[in-house]
Amino acid sequence: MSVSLTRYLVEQQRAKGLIPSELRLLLEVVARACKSISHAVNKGALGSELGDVMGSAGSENVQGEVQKKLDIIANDVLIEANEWGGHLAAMASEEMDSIHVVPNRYPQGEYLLMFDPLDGSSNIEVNVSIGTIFSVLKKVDPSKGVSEDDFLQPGTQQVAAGYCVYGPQTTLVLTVGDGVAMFTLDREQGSFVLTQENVRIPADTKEFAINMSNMRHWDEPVKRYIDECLQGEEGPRGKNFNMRWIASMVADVHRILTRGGVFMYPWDKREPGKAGKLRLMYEANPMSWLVEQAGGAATNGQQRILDIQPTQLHQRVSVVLGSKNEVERVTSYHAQK
Ligand code: AHM
Ligand code: MG
Repeated sequence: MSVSLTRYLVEQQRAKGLIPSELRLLLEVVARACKSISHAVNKGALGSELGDVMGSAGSENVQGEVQKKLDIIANDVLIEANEWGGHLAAMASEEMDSIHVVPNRYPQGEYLLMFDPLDGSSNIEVNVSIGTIFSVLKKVDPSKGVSEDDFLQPGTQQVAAGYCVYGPQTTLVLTVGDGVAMFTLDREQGSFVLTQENVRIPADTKEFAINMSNMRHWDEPVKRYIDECLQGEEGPRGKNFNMRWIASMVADVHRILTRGGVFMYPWDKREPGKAGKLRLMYEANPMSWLVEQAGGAATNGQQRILDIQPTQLHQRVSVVLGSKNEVERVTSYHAQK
């Protein structure tokens, strides 16, 4: 018999006490929101009850990126679905400058939810996989009101993390600190069904993912690593490497969780003051925890991503994640620099 997300969460709660009922409710609401987003994504140019979903919204987010209509729709769906349930104190998103505190008309809970409502939005128009990434923290001091400072906790403090990829299938991938499980959306039933448990990333790989067009801007250790991969059997690695780059982190990470590989979005020399492209709190942290929970590793080249103490909600970070031995190799090249 198939196991639904609800049943999986109830069993985790019962057997391992890992999921308090408030957190279970929160995760179910996030999953429900992902179902609505999936529906809007599937409708594409046909439009859905959420409105016209294609094209630019004509606005910019806090990082100066043009917002697509679907970025804003996905953000609104997640906020509306989550604010009334009583399990959250506040939310933060790639698409909002500052935190969204649960309004007074609803009870306030102790959890904090962060998300990138629609990751890989440059792929919306071209019908390539995109997704939602989320991370859940707990308020440090439940007796105090909530502020942005409550969110500034290292990734090690996450109590749940995951993503939902909208591709040929819609798949929700989740960790609550006890391994990684995948749930595929059964559209007829309208429910997420457990399709893989104990996801494991092989320690070795012959596949890397990086945007090669940035090569001339890379720092030496990244250049060295990719150079050695490209030399194939004749080079120091003694094997041929394959390359993939989807430009949707959710889809690239999903491939790595499925068959291994290494994903990199490193800091590069164009932006001396910045730390990379991807955002720590709602992109790198949840993905890093998932990857570690599946036996992989995730660093910024120097240190474990989950150990980084954030100082800003929207801070960026250099990312190297995936098969453990490759991530360790890239990290050691940085140390030798
Ligand atoms: P987004 O959150 O604005 O969509 O940007 C993040 C995305 C990642 O999903 C992906 O890995 C990266 O940006 C692709 O960047 P590039 O277009 O530079 O290759
Ligand atoms: Mg993103």
